[in-house]
Amino acid sequence: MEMSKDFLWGGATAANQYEGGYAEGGRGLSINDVEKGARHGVQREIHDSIHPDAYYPSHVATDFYHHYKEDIALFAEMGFKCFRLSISWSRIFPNGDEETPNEEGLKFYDNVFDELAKYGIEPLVTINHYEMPLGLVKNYGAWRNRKLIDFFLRYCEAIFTRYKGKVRYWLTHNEINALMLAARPWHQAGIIYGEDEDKNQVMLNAAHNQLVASAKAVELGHRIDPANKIGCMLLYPLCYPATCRPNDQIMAMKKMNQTYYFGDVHCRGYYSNVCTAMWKELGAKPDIQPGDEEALKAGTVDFLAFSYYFSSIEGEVTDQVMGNIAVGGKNPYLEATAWGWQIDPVGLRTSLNYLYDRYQKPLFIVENGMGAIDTVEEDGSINDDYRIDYLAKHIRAMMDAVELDDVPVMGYTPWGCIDLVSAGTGEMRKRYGLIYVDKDDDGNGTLNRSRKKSFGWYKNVIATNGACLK
Ligand code: BGP
Repeated sequence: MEMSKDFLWGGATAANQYEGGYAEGGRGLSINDVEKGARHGVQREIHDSIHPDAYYPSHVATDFYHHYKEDIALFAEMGFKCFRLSISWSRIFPNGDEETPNEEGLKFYDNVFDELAKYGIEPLVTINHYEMPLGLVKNYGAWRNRKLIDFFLRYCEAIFTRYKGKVRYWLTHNEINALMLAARPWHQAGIIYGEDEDKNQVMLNAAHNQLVASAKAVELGHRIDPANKIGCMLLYPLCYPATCRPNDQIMAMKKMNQTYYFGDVHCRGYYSNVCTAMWKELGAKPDIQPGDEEALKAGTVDFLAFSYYFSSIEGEVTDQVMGNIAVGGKNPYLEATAWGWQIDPVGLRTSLNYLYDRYQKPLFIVENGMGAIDTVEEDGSINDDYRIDYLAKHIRAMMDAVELDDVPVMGYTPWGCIDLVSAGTGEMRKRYGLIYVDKDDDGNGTLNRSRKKSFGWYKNVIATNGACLK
């Protein structure tokens, strides 16, 4: 197999980290708008409302809201075929439970999609990327509550109908498995577990409600426009056994099952043995209502999208390292980024093979990249050779999976193609972009955009359909 001429090269962002304009155009507050940024080792903090003295990085983020024309022109200059963005749910339904959508919010994305169309760039839209209207948390308890399924579908119906013909590629929930991988119940599902709550029970119900919502959204999206291609999105935390001790294999397998729990339902349409075994282990079972099983079966996804940043090991592990969602074992054969995420390009080839073998669905790499501190030289240049090296190795590994292993991959959209706020820490100094944005951790800066060295490099990768890396 060769890299297809239609391969969707591009870049990825999310509204909660990029869009800003948090109080404009009739938008309501979302869960990110009350989450402070971390500072140099200090954890992020979640408030129940906006505190006048606190700094919340999502409010302006890197201001796509006011810079979308300029940014899209830069993406077009790089030759993007595809741009992944998310819709801010609270821009469309400010509190989440309104009967009708906010016209000004819908109009904003009309403008964005029209601008992308000018350059022939396909939008890839995440419907729910680590955000929801804060009203749904306060008044309904977020995804704990089954009512969220209906609110989500009302939101889906509004955007599927409005953007029919403008958007063909959709993702339902970003990194749904982050809920089980533990560190982000707030980001992923708007949940902070109560002291007296059975956490496993709440987590499985919040997962189930989202899985049913996703399946029904797939069915609805196909009904509204049969041309829609609707995928799921998993974080793929590849895990190796630490040694050839057979029990290490079992431990690595169990770690991966926290991801397959979600992939199996999204792609196969039912709770597999991996899922039922998980219920036994957790001592809880989701509240499955009549009709849910049929809905899951009818709404399997068209493709599987995933993020890939790092790998880890399980079993006889000596040291732990960070990943974006959970800690894992340190692999002595791998280097790590400044944030401790282990760099493993070969693991991307392995991941593509595992996922295709298991699900037989086209794959889409919708996030990959390295967070790093960039230095602006006196002449304004930013020589991010480390980023070029990281991306080049991962793209080559992806091409091996396509060309040598015959795995169908639809596209590649590296994360944070333009600098944006980090989800994990809320920092700006942890940058992923090929385009630099002048802004610091305290919110100071002109928001001016400039091209990093990686900008010209990626442009050439796209122009040659990856051949320049061979
Ligand atoms: C993924 C999220 C993204 C993005 C990325 C990088 O888990 O889907 O939203 O933030 O990780 O993580 P971070 O921003 O913490 O470096």
